[in-house]
Amino acid sequence: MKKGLLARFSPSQIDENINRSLDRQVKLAVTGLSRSGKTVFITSLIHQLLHATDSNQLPFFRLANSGRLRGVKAMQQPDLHVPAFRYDQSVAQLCAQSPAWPEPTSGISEIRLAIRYRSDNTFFKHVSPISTLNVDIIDYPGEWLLDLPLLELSFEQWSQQIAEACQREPRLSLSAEWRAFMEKTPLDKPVSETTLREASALYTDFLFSCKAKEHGLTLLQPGRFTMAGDLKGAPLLEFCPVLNAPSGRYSDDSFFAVLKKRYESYKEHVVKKFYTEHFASFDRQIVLIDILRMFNIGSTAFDDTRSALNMVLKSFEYGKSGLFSWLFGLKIDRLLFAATKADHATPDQLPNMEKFLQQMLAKSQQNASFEGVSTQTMALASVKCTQAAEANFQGRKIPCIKGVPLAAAQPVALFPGEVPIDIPVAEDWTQERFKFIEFKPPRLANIHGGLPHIRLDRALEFLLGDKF
Ligand SMILES: Nc1nc2c(ncn2[C@@H]2O[C@H](COP(=O)(O)OP(=O)(O)OP(=O)(O)O)[C@@H](O)[C@H]2O)c(=O)[nH]1
Ligand SMILES: [Mg+2]
Repeated sequence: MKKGLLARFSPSQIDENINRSLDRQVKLAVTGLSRSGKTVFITSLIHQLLHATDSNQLPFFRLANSGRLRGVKAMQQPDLHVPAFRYDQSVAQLCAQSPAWPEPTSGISEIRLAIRYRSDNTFFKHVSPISTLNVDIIDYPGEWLLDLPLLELSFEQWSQQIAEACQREPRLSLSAEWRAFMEKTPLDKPVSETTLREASALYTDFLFSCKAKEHGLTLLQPGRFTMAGDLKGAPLLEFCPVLNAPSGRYSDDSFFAVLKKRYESYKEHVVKKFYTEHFASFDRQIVLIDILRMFNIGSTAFDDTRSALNMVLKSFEYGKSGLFSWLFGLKIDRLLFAATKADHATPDQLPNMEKFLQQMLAKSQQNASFEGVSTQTMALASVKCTQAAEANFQGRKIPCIKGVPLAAAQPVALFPGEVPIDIPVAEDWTQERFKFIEFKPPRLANIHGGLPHIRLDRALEFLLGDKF
């Protein structure tokens, strides 16, 4: 090596390069639709790892179980332009005297963990007996993946899809104000900034009303309109689809032409940028899915969420279609689909949750495996808030769960319903069959013992186990 070459680098840069060349770095991405449990999952995972050497909460995570884990530290993240994942805030809320769930988040964030361990790999054992794996955990909204199909669609084709969806309830009623505005505004005439802003604000309001709890719709495009992240208020988000493309000529400054141009720039500067700047660098991915919430909200919302999810999963079928050839070279080689909040169901329902999820994803999962990505499905709870119990019902013992509901002060015992194995048909919703409710986080006796969970250790083993 030339004299003085090392002097040009700081020790941390040199470590970073050594770790990179020894494959001691992994990017673990966590996604899922809004409220699926991303923030809680990451917080619990970090809390488990930070306390893993003093607790025995991770029996299925071999590194912890084998005694080779030396310690875990939260470090400064490498990508300083990406907002930091606020572990400090969310863990403080979860471990408080009166524990509370962390606040909703709306964009991408990142945190780095350095995991120090005794290597049992014959090569590394001799190079360095204690190794470090840097794990960058990235939280990003699954809604952003709903934008991938836009790349294949012209503005006219996308508009037609939205206009058709708005002919059916509940979108028909919810879109009334936006549609009325679009019908009275000529598309072929020059347009002012005020009109553009008003049209896009009405369209965005429509998307937010679809998303509201009582409707529970999730197939909402463009994805950034409800999950803006750092683009909140940016002109890039000021456009909307049209109900009918103009039949005659239109000038370059007409309403239609401007909307079309903004749609194209959204695709180029927002959608493609996310895939090339972030998605392309992920090594491991977990997709969180709140299937129990899907059962609660009724058949229209269920079908909508199922379609949204399958659209989300298209991003992992890369390589299959030449259309997205620029997605080739993606690195993800392990993909975990996890049904979250398994503590909302009785423990005997865990296998059903897993079977249901497998059934729902059958097609997408096959495609992902086909492309050389190792996939797995599992049901888990990042923070277990309920205890298993039994109740007497008509002389029979039935399993139930006990926990403190979100809106109550005292614990209740309840039977929330069975998780079906098959995709339910519309009639299945008529008899109030599903009542999966939300619970308060548990009050911890020992905050250094790791948060109680269900199968988080198995998720960790699948996502990172081979790296140690
Ligand atoms: N019982 C239980 N509830 C959970 C668990 N994980 C998440 N929740 C509930 O789900 C809600 C949403 O969790 P978050 O982690 O904030 O979800 P998110 O995907 O980050 O949501 P956004 O930031 O809004 O996209 C929480 O406020 C809890 O009510 C879990 O493991 N068990
Ligand atoms: Mg969040």
